[in-house]
Amino acid sequence: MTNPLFDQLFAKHNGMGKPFLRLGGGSVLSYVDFLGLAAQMAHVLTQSSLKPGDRLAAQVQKSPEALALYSACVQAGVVFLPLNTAYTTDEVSYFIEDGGARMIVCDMKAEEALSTISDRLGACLETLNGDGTGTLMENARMMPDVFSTVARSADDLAALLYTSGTTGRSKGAMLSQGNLLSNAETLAKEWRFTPDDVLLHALPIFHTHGLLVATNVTLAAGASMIFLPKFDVDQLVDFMQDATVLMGVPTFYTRLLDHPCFDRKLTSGMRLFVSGSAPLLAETHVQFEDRTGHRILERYGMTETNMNTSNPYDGERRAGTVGLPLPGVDVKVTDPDTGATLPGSDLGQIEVRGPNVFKGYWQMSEKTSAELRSDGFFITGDHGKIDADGYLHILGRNKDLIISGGYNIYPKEIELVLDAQPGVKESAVIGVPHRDLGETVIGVIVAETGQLPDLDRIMEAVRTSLARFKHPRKLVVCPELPRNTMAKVQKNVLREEFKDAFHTDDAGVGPRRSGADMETLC
Ligand code: MLC
Ligand code: AMP
Repeated sequence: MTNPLFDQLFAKHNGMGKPFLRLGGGSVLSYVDFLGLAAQMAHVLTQSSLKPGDRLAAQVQKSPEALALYSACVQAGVVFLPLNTAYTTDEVSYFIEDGGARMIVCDMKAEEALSTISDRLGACLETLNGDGTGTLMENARMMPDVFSTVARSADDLAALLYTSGTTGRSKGAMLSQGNLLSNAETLAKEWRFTPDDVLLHALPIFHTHGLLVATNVTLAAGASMIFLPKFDVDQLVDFMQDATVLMGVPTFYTRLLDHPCFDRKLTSGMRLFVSGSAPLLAETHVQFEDRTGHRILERYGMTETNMNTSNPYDGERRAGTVGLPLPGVDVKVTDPDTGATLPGSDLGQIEVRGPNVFKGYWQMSEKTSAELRSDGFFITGDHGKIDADGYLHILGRNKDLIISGGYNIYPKEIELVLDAQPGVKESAVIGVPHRDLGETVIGVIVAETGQLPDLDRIMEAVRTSLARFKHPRKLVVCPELPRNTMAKVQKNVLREEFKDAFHTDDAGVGPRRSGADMETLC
């Protein structure tokens, strides 16, 4: 085998005229055409002097061409570094620089802003727009549609996925070919995927869920996808009867439940609904079953580990749990102070080990050794327990993290921006319950003595440096932050104080008001 990931996920479908991607407007891209397109792109990469192991950073809209770029990287042995389209130039520049990208692929609109960094790094810059136009495709079209696959081993890197850190500095999770392949094959088997499956794909493809779970599992099974540009509840309802599987974050399911046409008849041809990336409320699980007769299958994973546990396909799907360890994956709950495995159903930190677990953080050996033990167990930062039947319950996190609509937001990153603003003495950013997004962000600010911070100006600073999904939906000014005897900010006290801030109907489903509520509590 020359390149396990490419051979097992992509090459085995070569010559197949069967549909791979069904696109809006009724057009279809077959496996053979998709692989031809990817091969043309792989030529562009090698002709731009990219070598195996080099990183390619892509901040591009979801499109068949964007997915073909991932395939091209795997085939050419280039490490794929996908980036959230919502990231600002500041954010993207950090990832490109830290990852040492040799090629940057971006939307034409970002070309000028990113040319500074590509010049500085000596990296190539190509454009790829959401409609498939741009220099990458112009160059690719002139290339042969067959490419000689570059040899790689299971241990070689396939992807570098950035995940934010509690200190505010993002870390690149190094994922090997073996990590991705083993997980895709396991999930395809556990979730009974067959070539007849049609996955309704409405997730972004720059994260683990949409790329490494949804796409790779489809590829592993030789199935096809209805490939939607983004989540749109009406589109999901329109296409539901043509699909057999949906994978989504909990917000997908709460929005579907709010749709008047979403019922048993509409879902009668579906065989599986999978939820992950954030906690699915037991209440949503129950409502979903009442409405459709389907029990959502919840699973648990991370950027660093791919998927670790899953509720069973055939056995009991237990609401409020993330199921059982996947085959080949060890899960244990340990004492955070001693690292000792806890007995019975005691609550502790969750650790995982298996072929799915990453190789470490890119150029961060200290962080890697702090979180990835020498015996292979990774300390997830999640807290939970394993019940008497072996089901894992996630009951909290010992990392300061907010999950909003399936996107991770690290408060420290926002606090650093707030603290740097004139008139701000200090700040604390917390997540509070939100019906649509699960959690949303509130920034609590303490003013410098005798000063009144300009909240509009503060929000402007937030807008220029951070992606929209990270913006506080409310900013409040308080006289002081609650602290314990060790002077540590008690975020739990703040979370309790503001827990009902978004519990009104107007803060529910659909687009929210832009900008934060400017509010002063004194
Ligand atoms: C969009 N917005 C968000 C947001 N998504 N704000 C907070 N949190 C989010 N998740 C902003 C938009 O920029 C917009 O700003 C406003 O909210 C309204 O947008 P919307 O149209 O209502 O949002 P929508 O486009 O429908 O997006 C919501 C969503 C989307 C939930 C469908 O965020 C999404 O697809 N999430 C999936 C994330 C994901 O794939 N996570 C997997 C990570 S991997 P404005 O300017 O209009 O106010 C992982 C590992 C694992 O965690 O286990 O899977
Ligand atoms: P990310 O770093 O984006 O990969 O996010 C990983 C984190 O998402 C995990 O550490 C969990 O905290 C959370 N997560 C993923 N799936 C679930 C789930 N099914 N239930 C609860 N939390 C989840």
